[in-house]
Amino acid sequence: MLNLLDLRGSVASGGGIDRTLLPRAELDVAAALDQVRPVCEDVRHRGDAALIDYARRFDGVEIDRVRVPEGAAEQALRELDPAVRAALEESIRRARIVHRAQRRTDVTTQVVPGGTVTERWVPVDRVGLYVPGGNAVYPSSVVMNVVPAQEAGVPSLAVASPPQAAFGGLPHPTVLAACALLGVEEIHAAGGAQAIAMFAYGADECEPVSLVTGPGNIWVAAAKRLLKGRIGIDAEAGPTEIAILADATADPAHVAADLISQAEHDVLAAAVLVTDSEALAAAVATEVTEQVARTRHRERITEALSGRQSGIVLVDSVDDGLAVVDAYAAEHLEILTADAPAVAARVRNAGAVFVGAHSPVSLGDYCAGSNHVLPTGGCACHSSGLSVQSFLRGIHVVDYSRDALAEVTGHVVALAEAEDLPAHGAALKARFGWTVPESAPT
Ligand code: HSO
Ligand code: ZN
Repeated sequence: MLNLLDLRGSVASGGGIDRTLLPRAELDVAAALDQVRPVCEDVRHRGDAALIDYARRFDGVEIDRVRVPEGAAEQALRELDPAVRAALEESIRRARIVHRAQRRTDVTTQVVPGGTVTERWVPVDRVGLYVPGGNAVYPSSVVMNVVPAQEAGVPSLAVASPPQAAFGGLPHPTVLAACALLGVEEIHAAGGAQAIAMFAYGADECEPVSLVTGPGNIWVAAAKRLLKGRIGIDAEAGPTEIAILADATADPAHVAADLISQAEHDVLAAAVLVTDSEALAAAVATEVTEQVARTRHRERITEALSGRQSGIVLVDSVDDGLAVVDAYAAEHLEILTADAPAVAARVRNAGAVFVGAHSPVSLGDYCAGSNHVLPTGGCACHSSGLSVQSFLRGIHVVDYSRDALAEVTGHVVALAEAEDLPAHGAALKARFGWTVPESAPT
C-alpha cells in the first residue's frame, strides 16, 4: 500500500536533493482564506451569537453559551477513568520537568564599563490555546499547550475546543478533565476558524488574547494565517508526519507500527520510510499490510498510507538518507540505524528527533516530556515546535551611564550623519551641551 520512490543514484554528492521529488500532501491553506474570512468577520461583529450559529452549522450542536460553566471541568475530572488520570498526571509531570528546565534566564552583558544590555524574558500577557476535536480526542494537546505557557509564567490563559453533540455541547470530557488537572479555569466550547477569531477579537465572555497556539485543521490554519499580526501564532500545524530513517539493523515490525501510528491521525497524515536496505523496505511493506488489517482505524490508515504524501524512499546509503530527511524536514523523525545517536546528531531539519529502537514517536506524543506541537509541511527547516520560549518575549533593556554614553557619542553622530538623520545624533549631543564630548573618540 506504500508507494515506492527509488532515489538510488539520484542524491547528488554533497547531499543536494530536489524537495519537490519527495512525497508530501498539498494543503492549500491560501485557498481556504476566502472561506474563513467571512466567518472571522462575523465573530468579530456578533461575538457569541456568531459562535453559537457556527456550532450549529459546523459542529451540528445547539449551544446557548460558549464559555464552559464553572464546575464542568472538575465534574469531568471526578468522572475520569483513574488509569487515564494517572497517565495524564505523569504526562504533565514529565512535560513540566522538561519545559521548566528549558526556560531561558535573563542575560546581562556589560558592553563597556557603565554600559549594559540585558535580555529580559517576559511572558505574553494572555494566550489562547486551541485543542482540536475531529477524528480523535486530544487531552494530550491540552498538556502540550498549557504546560509551556504555565512554565513561562503566562498570567492569563484560555482553552478552546469544539463543542461535542454527544456531550451536551461541551468540549470532550477528557479535554475538560485535563484542563481541571492543570488548573485551567477558562474554557470555551468553540472550534475551527471561529475559535481563532474569538481569541483574536474577543467575544461576550472571552477577552482578546495576544497569542494563539495549538494544532488544528485547515480552517484553523487559515484563520491563524489571516489573523496573524493582530495576534501572534505558533507554526501553522498541518496533518501529522512521520519520517523514519532506517537501515538493515531496524526491526521491520517496529518501523511498520510507527508508520501506522501517525497515519492513524488523518487520511492526509504522512508516513515516509527512507532506507538504504531493499530487504527492510520489502519486510516493512509486508508488515504494514499485516498490521493495518489488525488495527481499529484501518480505513483511515490505509488511505493515509497509500496517499501521495506517504511512501518508501530507497537511497544508496544512510548519508544519502540524511540528505533526504533533511530536505523533507519532517514533523517527527525517527532514526533507526546502527549508531543512531551519531546519525541523529547530524540531522539539521526536523520538528523532533526520536533516537533508536526505544524512542518511538508515540512516546513523544504523550509521555516523553518533549512537546508534540511541532512544525509540519517542511516548516521544520525554519521553525521550532512549541516550547516555553514560544510564550516569552526577549526585551533588550539598555542602561548606559553618562560616561559610557559620552564615550560613544562620536560614533553615533557619525552613523546618524551617514544615514542623513542628524536629529538622531543631536539627541546625544543635547546631553553634552550640544557638542560631541571631549572623551568621545573621533
Ligand atoms: N502526533 C500528534 C500529536 C498527538 N498524537 C496527540 C496523539 N495524540 C502531533 O504531534
Ligand atoms: Zn500522534
